[in-house]
Amino acid sequence: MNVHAPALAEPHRLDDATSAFAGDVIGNLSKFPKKLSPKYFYDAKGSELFEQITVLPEYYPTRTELAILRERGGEIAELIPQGAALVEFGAGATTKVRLLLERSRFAAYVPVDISGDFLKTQTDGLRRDFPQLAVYPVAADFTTPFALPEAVADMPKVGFFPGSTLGNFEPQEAKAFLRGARKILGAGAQMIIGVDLEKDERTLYDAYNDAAGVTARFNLNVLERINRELGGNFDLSAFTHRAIYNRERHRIEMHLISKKSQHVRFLGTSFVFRPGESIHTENSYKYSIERFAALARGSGWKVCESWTDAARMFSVHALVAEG
Ligand code: AVI
Repeated sequence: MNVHAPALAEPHRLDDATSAFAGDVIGNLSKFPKKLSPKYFYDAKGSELFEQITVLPEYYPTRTELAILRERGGEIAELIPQGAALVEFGAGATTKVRLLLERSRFAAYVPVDISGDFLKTQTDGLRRDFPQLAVYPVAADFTTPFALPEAVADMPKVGFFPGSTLGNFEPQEAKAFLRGARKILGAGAQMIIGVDLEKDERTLYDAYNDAAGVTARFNLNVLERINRELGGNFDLSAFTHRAIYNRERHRIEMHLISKKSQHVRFLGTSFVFRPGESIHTENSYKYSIERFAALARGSGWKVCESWTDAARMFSVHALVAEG
């Protein structure tokens, strides 16, 4: 076997998460066209690079969503019943959730994330700054069914899914996620969700092709992760970042393009790349207000309010569970 990480000399020693990663990566790189799931971007280095992306001048979504939440926080608070439990799908920087917690009187906050480390950092700071708030972290993959803590069973529920993370799901996955969230949060629940909007191609292109090259490093990090965790021998300088807007499918596509004919090996498997061949690493779907409302309607939710910035770059919606 031709692996160059000594820790991987005995492949049966891979832990469950790494084995699942290995299986998925080997399966998807053996297909044509090759692809990798965007969920693998977010190891420690990838999460740090993503935080850098959020403050890039070209990457408008984060600052625009924050501005909407700041400006419309009062209106959002009016919709939320007192003593509700706020359930955030995914954990990361707490800037956005703090804007909701400051304006509305939530009794409890339930961050749900697969990464225990993120949950710990997020939870410690919020407990310190919101001493009245009960915080119940749940370590789970929020795209699959999970149980809410017993302590929030009798509270009204409000879901929170900011950042247009929904855009990284395929339309069918987005529907499944919204349906699942409706089931987990229960009858009468509400949801506050951030969704990026379709706009001119230049703005979209620049947001995923920043001049400083941070998005390129974020994209390439997934190959570095394969090298680190699976003992791969990807030569990062032999791949280039490409992000394009596919208007027909309303999505930014990120790819890693092989600059030459090459072979890459890990875990005893060899992969052939032709010059110009792509690994499709991410889709970031952009919605219109109407297309998002239709998606929500088809997934057990009704849009009760939608807010955008003046330039209609980004949208935040308040949904109510139907039925
Ligand atoms: C997390 N997600 C909403 C980001 C996006 O815009 O699709 C991930 C990202 N990919 C490249 N830049 C940012």
